[in-house]
Amino acid sequence: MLIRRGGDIPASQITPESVYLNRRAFVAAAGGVALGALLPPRLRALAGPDDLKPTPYETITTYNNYYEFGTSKESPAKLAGRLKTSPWTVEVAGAAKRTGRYSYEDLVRPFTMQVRIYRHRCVEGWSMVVPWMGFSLGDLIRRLEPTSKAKFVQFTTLDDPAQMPGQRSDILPWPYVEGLRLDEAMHPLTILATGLYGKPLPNQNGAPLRLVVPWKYGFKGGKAIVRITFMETQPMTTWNMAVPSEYGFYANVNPEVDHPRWSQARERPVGEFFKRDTLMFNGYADQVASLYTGMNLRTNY
Ligand SMILES: Nc1nc2c(c(=O)[nH]1)N[C@H]1C(S)=C(S)[C@@H](COP(=O)(O)O)O[C@H]1N2
Ligand SMILES: [Mo]
Repeated sequence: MLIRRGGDIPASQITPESVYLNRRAFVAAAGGVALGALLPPRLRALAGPDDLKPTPYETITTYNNYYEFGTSKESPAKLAGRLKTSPWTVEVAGAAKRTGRYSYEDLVRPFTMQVRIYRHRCVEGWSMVVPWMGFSLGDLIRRLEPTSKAKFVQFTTLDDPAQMPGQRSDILPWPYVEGLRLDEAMHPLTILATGLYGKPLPNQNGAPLRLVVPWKYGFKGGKAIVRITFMETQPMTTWNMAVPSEYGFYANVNPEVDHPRWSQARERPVGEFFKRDTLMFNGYADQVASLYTGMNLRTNY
């Protein structure tokens, strides 16, 4: 299956959906040999560590947090289907040379879509492994040419109560906004996702464009992004505004810093019975810990 959305995606970069769907069968047939070993070398590199077994598509797309479509895990899959994601415009604003309004297609056209299989952990204590499709946010940022004043990036998501029934209640301040330090945004692990399992992103997972920062709690991954703003000062973020004592700007996955109302030491993979230990920076410490050298991660939560 070939996806051609938002520009030319070389066929070699697309991992066939069947590879994922048949993963269990692959593993069984090979007598427990990990999927990666069965893939051609260039896809093996994209598949990442062998212990990352993707959560089933059905689970990833029916157990969601997306308060614009209700607060239950089931409601986004039921209510987001009719969101109009095309045409879609993303505004680039603030401290950058190439500000302006871009169509979704123009924004993503320069980039080669890649498969990134990432751990995904919600601050509530559940986790998944998601085979995202997307591109490096850092590559986009370089093309937008932030000025020397840019120290942070804010992501603003769609504000449209006519299409988003959850926005007719004030359960959160709307629109949902998120932010990163510029160096976090430029980190090679940070992506803008446009798909999962080799298919366009389902609406409930944030179509057409959502942020994915795998070492942070899931709430940093704003869905349905309509504006990217380069800022000199730290932007406000939705959960920090809503409950500042519980949710901070950084939101790095950290098993040693508990949420005020529950432990963050363990997590339950959705669909599994047993909990497992949560890893520092969600398992990406070797790649991201240096971003926080000298910072107190207890006060910068
Ligand atoms: N616009 C928007 N983005 C959002 C949210 C939301 O309510 N609105 N929820 C966040 C939370 S709390 C999580 S855990 C992830 C869930 O992503 P998923 O449903 O694709 O697993 O989306 C994040 N992005
Ligand atoms: Mo979350």
